[in-house]
Amino acid sequence: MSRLVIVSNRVPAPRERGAAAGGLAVALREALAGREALWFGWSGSNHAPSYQPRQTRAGRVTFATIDLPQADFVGYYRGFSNGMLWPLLHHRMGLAEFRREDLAAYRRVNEGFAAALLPLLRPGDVVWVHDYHLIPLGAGLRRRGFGGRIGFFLHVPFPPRVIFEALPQGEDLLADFGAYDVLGVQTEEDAENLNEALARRGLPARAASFPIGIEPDTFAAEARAAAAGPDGARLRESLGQRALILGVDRLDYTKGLPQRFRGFAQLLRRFPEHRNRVTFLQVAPVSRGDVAQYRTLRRELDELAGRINGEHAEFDWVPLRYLTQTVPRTTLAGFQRIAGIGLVTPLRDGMNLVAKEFVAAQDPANPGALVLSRFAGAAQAMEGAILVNPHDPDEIAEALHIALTLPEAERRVRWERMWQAVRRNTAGSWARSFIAALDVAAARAA
Ligand code: GDG
Repeated sequence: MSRLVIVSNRVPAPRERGAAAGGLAVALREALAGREALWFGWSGSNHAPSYQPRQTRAGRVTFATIDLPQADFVGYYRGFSNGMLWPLLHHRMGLAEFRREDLAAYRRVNEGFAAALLPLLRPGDVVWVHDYHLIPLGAGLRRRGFGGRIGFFLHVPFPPRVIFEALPQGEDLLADFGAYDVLGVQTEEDAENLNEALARRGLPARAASFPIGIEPDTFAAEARAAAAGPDGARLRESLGQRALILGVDRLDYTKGLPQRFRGFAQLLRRFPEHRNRVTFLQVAPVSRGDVAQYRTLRRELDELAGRINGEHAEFDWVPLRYLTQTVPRTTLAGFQRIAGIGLVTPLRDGMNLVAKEFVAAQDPANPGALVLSRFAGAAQAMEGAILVNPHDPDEIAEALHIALTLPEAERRVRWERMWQAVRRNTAGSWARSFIAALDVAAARAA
């Protein structure tokens, strides 16, 4: 079996690689298991800036990391990746800020990645590049003579062509996609959008959808254990007889949090029978706090949460609990099991793993209901969820009311359909099918 080379902006630190890991480390766990692999990327630090990789080994996986120079990092990561590409790809041009020096830093870092990675590559290696930070990496490797297979997976949406075309020098990025043998995106719609943009430039339109998932059985077991643990007991005790509505999102403007808070307030206004009978817990760990748009959002949410509680609280009941700290992964899994309602309303989301985690965490005998944005990639396959337009707080309120009043038998039917969907596309099947596509690409080229 050929060696698998994973490249991502951030390589998980040693403590993030084990059982407590989240994100890509979890998604790739199965793909990496038992396979010779190299994982290359940024260490997460800028202390000893050098494009000379440091290598450590854990089992059959070698981790090779570089510390980016602060000046490059700021333009590449905070500037072009998160200040320009992130909003653009989520259809939010109004929040994007383009600076030529950021684009230059983005290209410099991608060149630095390519130059640092090339000497580590062996003939026969299969390279899998992740996400919008690294679109030009494949082309950089090709220019340096790497002839092996390279695939690219975009974790976030790809917008319609007319939106993408607003990106200055966007044609160069499209041309960069041309270096990859396999181009993966989350949904059919993303694939159509990217293919249309590529075809207009006369580039091979080979994007296809590979919906990412979770490890449902592992997550279900974690949730079951954690719900019975001390934090689960504390949460349940604090709720009393009230139903729990749960939201879990990085504090990000794509997640629709202000609209969601307003939707909850509308529920209390328009359906007063739920007053003092529900508690909404929103876990929203601060993310990208060094980007201005995120600080603005945080202020808005602080104010909204205060206002909603001020207006609706009673002396023995605080309707909205809002946490900006990170909660440990297993604790969170337990909370998801205790929740009667999962509230997942991003304005735009590549997939949204929280929706899948909520489903996996439920007690099959008495499962909760999921209120889900129709603009999350997860909505494509999630029959059984109550779908909403996340821009409309009233629609969110109505969906919450439906969810809170669903008979148990219907909750079970809906949950069963969602559970089947979550088990169909898992983290493991996602990684396997992407790697299989890379193998086929090689056979075609040979
Ligand atoms: C990107 C795309 C795509 C959240 N708060 C805490 C915590 N989390 C965990 C969740 C979940 C993960 O973080 C978030 O994943 P999502 O998929 O929901 O969203 P993004 O971070 O935006 O991820 C997305 C994904 O990439 C994968 O391709 O689905 O569309 O935007 O696992 O549970 N984990 C812990 N504490 C928290 O407070 N431990």
